[in-house]
Amino acid sequence: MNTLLTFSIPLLFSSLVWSGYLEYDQDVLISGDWTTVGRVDPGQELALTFALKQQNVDLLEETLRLVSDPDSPQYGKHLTLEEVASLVRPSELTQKTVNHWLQCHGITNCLTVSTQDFLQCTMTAEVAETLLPGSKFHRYKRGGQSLVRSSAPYSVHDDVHPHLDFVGGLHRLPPEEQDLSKASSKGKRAGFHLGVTPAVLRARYNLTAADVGRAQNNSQAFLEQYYSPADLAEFMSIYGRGFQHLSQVDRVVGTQGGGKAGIEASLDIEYIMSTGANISTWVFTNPGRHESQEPFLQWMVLLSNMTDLPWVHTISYGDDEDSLSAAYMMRINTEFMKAGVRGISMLFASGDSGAGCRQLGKEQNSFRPSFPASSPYVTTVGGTSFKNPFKVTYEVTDYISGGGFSNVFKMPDYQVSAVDAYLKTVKAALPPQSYFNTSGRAYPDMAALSDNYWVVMNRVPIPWVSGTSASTPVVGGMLSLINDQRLLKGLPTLGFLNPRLYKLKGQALFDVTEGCHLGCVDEQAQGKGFCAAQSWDPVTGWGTPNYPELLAVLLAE
Ligand SMILES: *[C@@H]1O[C@H](CO)[C@@H](O)[C@H](O)[C@H]1NC(C)=O
Ligand SMILES: *[C@@H]1O[C@H](CO)[C@@H](O)[C@H](O)[C@H]1NC(C)=O
Ligand SMILES: *[C@@H]1O[C@H](CO)[C@@H](O)[C@H](O)[C@H]1NC(C)=O
Ligand SMILES: *[C@@H]1O[C@H](CO)[C@@H](O)[C@H](O)[C@H]1NC(C)=O
Ligand SMILES: CC(=O)N[C@H]1CO[C@H](CO)[C@@H](O)[C@@H]1O
Repeated sequence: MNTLLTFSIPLLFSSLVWSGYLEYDQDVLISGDWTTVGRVDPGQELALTFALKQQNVDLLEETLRLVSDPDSPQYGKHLTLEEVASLVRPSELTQKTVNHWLQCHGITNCLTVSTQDFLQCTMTAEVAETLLPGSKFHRYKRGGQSLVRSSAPYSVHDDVHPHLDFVGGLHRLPPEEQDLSKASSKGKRAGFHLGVTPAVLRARYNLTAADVGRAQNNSQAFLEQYYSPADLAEFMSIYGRGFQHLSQVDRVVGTQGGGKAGIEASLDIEYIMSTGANISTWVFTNPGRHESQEPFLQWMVLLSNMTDLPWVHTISYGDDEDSLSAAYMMRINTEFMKAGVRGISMLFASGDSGAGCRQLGKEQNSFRPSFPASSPYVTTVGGTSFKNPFKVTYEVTDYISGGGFSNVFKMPDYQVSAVDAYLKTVKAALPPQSYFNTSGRAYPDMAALSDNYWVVMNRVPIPWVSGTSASTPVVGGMLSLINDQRLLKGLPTLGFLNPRLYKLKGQALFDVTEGCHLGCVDEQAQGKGFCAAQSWDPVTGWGTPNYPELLAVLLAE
């Protein structure tokens, strides 16, 4: 990214050349443990995703505000996919220009979506490199995984530049397998700890045996590479006593990859089906079939092509904001708006690195926000621990809980007063001002337990599993239960929750007021990010759900 910036700055003055790059600020370094195994064969087939410029994005944003604000007469008047399509569909000119450009390069093998704002085309690497000057496709490997990405930034012809947001399949990588076990850093006392199980969660959040799904057409979903049906069944046979639940996934969208289920997938499914008990559950699994596809993007594209979708989606994917192009984040944010206006709730894990830390220069650091957690149009979930790890007690901050302020998205209206109040109350105890950007979208929005879960993997119960990828499905399942009750009453689903959540001002949630999360380990910040406080805070949001009260307040029209 640095090398790219140093050479693009002079080009600022030459808009002609500058305009060729759609994602001049995208990190193109293939980092981590990926190793290159060389250039791909020119005849290698690639699948690239073209994000066409949409129309009426402002109107879409305004519509989302109206259908999500409980004080608006339009609250809950969600749009169908067809209605979303007629709003955002790219102009004739955009469609013609892009199609013409592709056809001129002999690219005819393209699929579109209902909203016509994405095109997925297959072509050879040789054609792709001519179409997108600058791109150089290599194959990379990590463990058993293999993918194709470009080692250099791509550009597009000036004629199509105004008609595209970005091209997918060149740069972004699937997230690294997270280390969800932090037992060593906390000191394992095997045999003595309580450990989080469905029974513990249901006790803490006051879910009774009667709090299970009943509605006919309710469903929930998550996105993972693969999951193990046998582990889910085993988990439910061990931990599923005392409440009606399902032990099987109803629908798998995409093709499950080979190999073993990761701990992440086991966690997601086992816990969304424990709080969102007896609710039909779908898995969107690694829909990328080509080595050149970005799985997260693939899932987003799919949502624009399916009329019939689960009402709640929980996702643990996240990347550093500073590694992604603004164009990509803006467009994905619009995709979240498209889901929100349809009445779909998107829940993202806030991340497991606290405030994060980014080295800006010698002895100069700042916090490191993560996307999509930082999107104003998703509900972001942080993490907590029990005050006393041996009992169901009140909750305190889990020090890993991701949180902070976006450097990309400005603070949405719905949270301004909550965040202002926090900044004023804790003023003296805030980290140094240069570490964060108080004009940005602040997250998380709420939280749940994220520490010491029991998970069944490869048929064996494993303790000490931790992370916000545990708390997110737990909250997701509870929102699904509330949707269920709303559907039974003939009410619309909750959809994009934040405007309504912030209006509750913490009502029906257990406020988390103790503890701080991780930040930069340097002299100024001293390892500390933000600290929890009364009402909203950028560590645990408004707090954790007290289910019966939350149900009562969210069941009102
Ligand atoms: C979207 O759905 C239509 C109709 O089912 C299908 O023809 C098309 O190929 C799909 N698009 C993508 C990108 O998969
Ligand atoms: C819910 O749980 C809390 C703490 O576990 C408890 O104090 C409260 O009485 C419970 N019931 C309701 C309806 O809030
Ligand atoms: C579970 O859900 C089904 C509908 O999907 C419903 O018929 C059944 O009564 C539910 N079970 C309980 C215990 O409510
Ligand atoms: C702070 O956030 C705003 C968006 O709210 C952004 O425009 C600005 O560039 C950010 N500043 C820094 C230093 O990143
Ligand atoms: C989202 C969802 O669960 N949709 C289901 C609604 O009911 C019809 C008919 O039973 C199913 O086909 C859908 O999958």
